[in-house]
Amino acid sequence: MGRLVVVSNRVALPQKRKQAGGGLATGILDALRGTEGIWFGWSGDVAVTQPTNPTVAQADGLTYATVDLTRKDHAGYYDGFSNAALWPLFHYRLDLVNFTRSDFAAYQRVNSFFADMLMPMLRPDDRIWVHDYHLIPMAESLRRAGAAQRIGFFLHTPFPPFGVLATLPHYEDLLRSLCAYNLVGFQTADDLTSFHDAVIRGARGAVLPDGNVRAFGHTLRAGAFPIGIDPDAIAEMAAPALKSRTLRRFEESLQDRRLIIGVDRLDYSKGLEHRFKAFASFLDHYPEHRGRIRFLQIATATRSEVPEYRHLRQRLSALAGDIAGRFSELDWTPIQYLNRSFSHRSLCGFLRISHVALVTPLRDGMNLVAKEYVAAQDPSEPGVLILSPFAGAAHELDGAIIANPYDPDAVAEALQAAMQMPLEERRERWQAMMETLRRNNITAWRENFLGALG
Ligand code: ADQ
Repeated sequence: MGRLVVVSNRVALPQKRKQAGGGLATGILDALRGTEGIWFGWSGDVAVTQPTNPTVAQADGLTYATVDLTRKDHAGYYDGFSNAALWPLFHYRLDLVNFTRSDFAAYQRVNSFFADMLMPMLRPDDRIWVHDYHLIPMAESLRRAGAAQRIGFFLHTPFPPFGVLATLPHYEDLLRSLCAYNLVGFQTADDLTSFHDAVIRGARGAVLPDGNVRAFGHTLRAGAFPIGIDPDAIAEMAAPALKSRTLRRFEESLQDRRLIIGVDRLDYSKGLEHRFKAFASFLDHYPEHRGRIRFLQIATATRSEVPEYRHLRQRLSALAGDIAGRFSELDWTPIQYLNRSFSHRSLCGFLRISHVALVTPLRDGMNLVAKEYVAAQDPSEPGVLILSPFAGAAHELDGAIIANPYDPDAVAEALQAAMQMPLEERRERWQAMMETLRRNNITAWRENFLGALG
């Protein structure tokens, strides 16, 4: 079998792996290792002039090939079209979409540039797997440069309903780009249905009786491939993490109070403002928990070049301050709000000691934190997952308490139910979810996708 070539905006370079540490990087690395593959993408650096060749490094039997971007290209392609237009659009936030023709041109330009840089490295029997919304035009650009290999695309975010997609100027170009792949993969059946609908209504294409899609003169496969984690690896990491100094210090500070946890990138799609309001409603409606619980919200700042992210950060700090000011006692603070990141190991430790996890995005492709929380639990004393129905993970994790994040009082009720849930029920729910996680793990995701790519 030929090599696997992975293309993604960011590449988890060996020297930077700690930061990229999550399950996805590991899953991609495992897939690449078996095939002496290449991982290609942006270096993470901005340069004065556009490079003429990728920087190539060999490690662990793999080739890492990365390219710098000019400041102008980075601003238009990454901060602009990818994160200020596509990201909000794909998360149903039309109010936040900021489209400009020059950003869209930069997006197309960078995709062509990546294709030109990758092209000389390809062999005829390679298979190419492109990841995420930054790189939708990659297959088209590669085809234009002469690539005949099989090319698959996986979208990590949701794919919006056609009415939402159609508000984007040039949405037909995106559909045409998607149809240039041999295989397009989505997180859930809902996303796949939205894609089918867009092909029919937006591209006058068709879904054929065998499930393949026909549009723009191409026939391609499209499917749902819900991304998984390695639950046993998480479980193995979580238990010993409790012995670390960080975790021991933190547990001491808790003084037997029950912990409610949220772990997210600081992003408006994660529903953090709604979550903070739900927590305040919980303290209002169920005052018996005051002094007995603590809410730890870890929210790592990302994309701070995009103004909306800076504004969100200010609003969240103010909300956390309001809650602390309103409910704190001399010897108790209800909320601990941190804008820093932790090692994956420490994170798994925090998840393990939490009685409840609040995973309440307004919209999320999958949400790996929901899955990691379940996997990190102590089987004899598992905690409770409160999950938004608008996370892809809700399609699989039916042992969670499902709560609508747009209704703060409903989330407060879910918190109360979690606090009162008997151990027996917690174990049953956890067991069911853990079985699903083991069955649909990261290896199954990768093998299903690559099997369908052929
Ligand atoms: P994200 O939006 O980044 O991913 P998520 O699926 O939750 O969201 O993955 C985040 C990962 O980063 C998890 O592995 C988590 O443990 C880790 N992480 C989060 N905060 C951290 C912190 N403070 N310190 C260290 N690690 C932290 C996108 C899509 C999702 C989709 C994934 C995978 O938006 O919907 O599930 O890709 O496809």
